[in-house]
Amino acid sequence: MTIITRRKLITTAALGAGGILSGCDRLSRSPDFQNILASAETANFTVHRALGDRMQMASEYSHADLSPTFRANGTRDPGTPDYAASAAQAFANWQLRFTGLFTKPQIFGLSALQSMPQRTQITRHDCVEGWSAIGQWTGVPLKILLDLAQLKDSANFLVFHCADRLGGRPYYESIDLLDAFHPQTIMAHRLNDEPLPIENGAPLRLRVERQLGYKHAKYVNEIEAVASLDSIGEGKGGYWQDVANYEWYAGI
Ligand SMILES: Nc1nc2c(c(=O)[nH]1)N[C@H]1C(S)=C(S)[C@@H](COP(=O)(O)O)O[C@H]1N2
Ligand SMILES: [Mo]
Repeated sequence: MTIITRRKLITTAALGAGGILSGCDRLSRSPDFQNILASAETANFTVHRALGDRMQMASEYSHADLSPTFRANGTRDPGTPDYAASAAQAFANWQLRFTGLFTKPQIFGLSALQSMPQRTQITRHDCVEGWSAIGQWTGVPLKILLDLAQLKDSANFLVFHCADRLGGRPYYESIDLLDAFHPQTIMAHRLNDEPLPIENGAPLRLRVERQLGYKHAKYVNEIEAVASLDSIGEGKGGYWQDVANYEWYAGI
């Protein structure tokens, strides 16, 4: 398991792979920053390269590559009264709450998210159950939302809480801060130029394109910043990690 903590993230920035963090002034104001810069100079090339790889972009495809249908997996409809009521009004009342270790916890409605800068990407989704599909996703880069909510220094992970339950347990997933600030990490509300279908996670799902399918949380209504994953669910960082020992880090 590879866990990238804030310290390693800062080191990555110091090594030059952290262009994604431009605008994150808090890092350069940190009293530790100069020390970490100094120690980064002694970091070996292998480490540099491994962290650099984490920042690479996932392949993007063209319209001609789109799968005829993007199949659904796992929950196809959360099926709760609250969810059904929200769906009946095109999710106009949906809220995405930022909780936990943020300086400025935020709540965004769907229309607020839709009026922010958007990113569209055509990527391949790989499910461990042995299928792949290419789809076009549109949504808000997570970095934009994190810049508004402002992570505290103690935050190491983001936990994505979902509106559905599988086998009686809430579905959830988590990522580290390298994936959180990756340019292709978006909160998607459109698939193939249409509003996100219910079976694919309406109205909001995570796309974290360097990771396998189960990390891409659907029906997201809360993003919680935490220092450690120990007290979330059974402590392994996600639904499938807890119930079936899937790897927390599912990089591709
Ligand atoms: N909330 C939630 N997110 C989820 C799941 C789920 O059951 N519930 N299934 C995961 C799995 S295993 C995969 S492969 C993808 C499937 O996304 P899709 O339904 O759009 O194909 O969502 C992931 N995210
Ligand atoms: Mo999956």
